[in-house]
Amino acid sequence: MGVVNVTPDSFSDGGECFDADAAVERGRTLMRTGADLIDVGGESTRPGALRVDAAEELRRVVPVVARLAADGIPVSVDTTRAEVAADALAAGASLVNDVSGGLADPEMISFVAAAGVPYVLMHWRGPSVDMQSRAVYGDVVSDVVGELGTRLAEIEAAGVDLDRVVVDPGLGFAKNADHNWALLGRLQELHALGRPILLAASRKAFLGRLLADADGKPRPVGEREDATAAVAALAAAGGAWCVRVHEAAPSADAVRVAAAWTGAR
Ligand code: PMM
Repeated sequence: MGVVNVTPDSFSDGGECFDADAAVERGRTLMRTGADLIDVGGESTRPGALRVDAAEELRRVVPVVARLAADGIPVSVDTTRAEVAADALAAGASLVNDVSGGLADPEMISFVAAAGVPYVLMHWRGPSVDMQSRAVYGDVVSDVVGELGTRLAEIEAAGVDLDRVVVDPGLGFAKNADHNWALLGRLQELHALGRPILLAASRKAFLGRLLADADGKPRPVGEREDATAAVAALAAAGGAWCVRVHEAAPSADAVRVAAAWTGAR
């Protein structure tokens, strides 16, 4: 899954694709270089980010979705709002990627149930503005698996067909670096949920911290690509269904290496 953030302020690429033409071009390039689908978002979810209003999110997302879909490109919409999901689907998107797991907008789950659309359910404990204060766990892996399991039961009760649901532990969302590494290192435990798994580690701060220089200064965002590809290889070898990344080529190669590696067992 290649990322196109139509935002002025996302943590890794804020501003690069704020213009619709640049966003569409970025999506096409990601497809040419190995992505299988493009995730279009109009609202930054970086720690501390404030919300944009729905009208602005629609203005950013819908034209880009429409143009990519018109090219025949599979598109997902990265939104927590039912209204944005609905307009994006009408414009040609075929998957809803909701970092709030349906908790930010009370209309989202009933919309997804009625639309019968594939849905990424991410582990979420609250809005980005203060989510890191909620990074408190007993055992992070058991807690995340338990909370995702509860959400799966709740959305099934609300009419969502779980056969269409992908789960995501939400790396960096109410999680510190140790929490992210535990979730990756114990990826097998997420398979207990019985659903395909999406992982979005690309360029995130915990990779920068891992690769910090001798003075402890984190590796800059633009220099975390090799580490992102390493995560992609390990994720794919561990049975993840999808990795969400900002550069397609390195992770597409990594996934192919993992497929050959595990296929030869
Ligand atoms: N992370 C970001 C945005 N969307 N979607 C899913 N499913 N999982 C994630 O971890 C996730 C996401 C973070 O922001 P970015 O778009 O700047 O990478």
